[in-house]
Amino acid sequence: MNRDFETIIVEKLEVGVALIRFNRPHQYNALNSLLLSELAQILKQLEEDDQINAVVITGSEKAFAAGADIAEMDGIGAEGMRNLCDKSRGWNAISLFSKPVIGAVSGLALGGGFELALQCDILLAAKGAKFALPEVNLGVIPGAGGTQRVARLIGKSLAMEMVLNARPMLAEEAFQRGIVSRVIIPEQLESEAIGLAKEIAGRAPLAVRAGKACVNKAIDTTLEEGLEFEQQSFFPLFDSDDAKELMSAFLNKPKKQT
Ligand code: CO8
Repeated sequence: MNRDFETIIVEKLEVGVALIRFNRPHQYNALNSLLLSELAQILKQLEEDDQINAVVITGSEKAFAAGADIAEMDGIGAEGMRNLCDKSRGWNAISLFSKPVIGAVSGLALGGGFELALQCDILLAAKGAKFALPEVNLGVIPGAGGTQRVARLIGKSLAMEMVLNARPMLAEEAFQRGIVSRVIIPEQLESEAIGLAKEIAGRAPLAVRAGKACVNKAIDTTLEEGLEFEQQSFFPLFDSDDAKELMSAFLNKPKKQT
């Protein structure tokens, strides 16, 4: 357990997994600038930590995060908000992280909380989890990628309902629409997320990173550019020790008796 932080709890688990837990329980894990700075700081450390190959990000049972801290934004104006976001750096730290990130959402993922969840590579939700972009209720819009990522995931009409009218979405619907890949009972959310992270952390790291980069590329570019990117990522892997060892092990495995 790392005690260097005030608003997040960090645990490095065996076999290459780090768990980051948002920890502002009274405020439903509202994302203030301290939490966002701490998130950026720990992700930078984990990026450089050779022992860590995957990360799980979670909140509490009642909230992943209830969005940006409204008390910090109230009355600060456009320039003030720009400065606040620049200073805290955490709003895009997950999307810039090169290792796999699994988001485990229980309870509320609202506004900026949903936007951070959308930056995770794989998203798991507890039954009853609720996703929404309620910024319009405050006279603003999502600003950490929410409008772009949601529209790409669920299409224009539904994205418009979420952004223009704060339409909420429960875990089961988020699963049907491809926002989350599993819906799990709340008591098992964390162990399932950690289990998945451990499995991925145990795989060939260069292949995992290349796969992550390629799938992300698919979302933000044309098919032609994406295919080119995949080719550039694919061939170098054949020089890796992992590829050589894993292919050779496959070919040399004991023959099945027929
Ligand atoms: N910010 C600050 N404080 C919050 C927030 C928040 N987002 N959410 C909850 N809190 C605080 C409340 O103020 C309250 O504190 P206190 O007891 O000291 O008054 C405490 O948490 C408990 O909240 P409630 O009393 O309201 O509890 P309820 O159970 O009635 O309701 C809710 C819980 C549903 C979470 C409700 O508090 C709520 O709707 N919160 C606001 C949700 C919201 O609007 N989120 C969007 C914020 S805007 C945003 O995220 C923009 C992102 C921009 C990204 C920019 C990138 C560049």
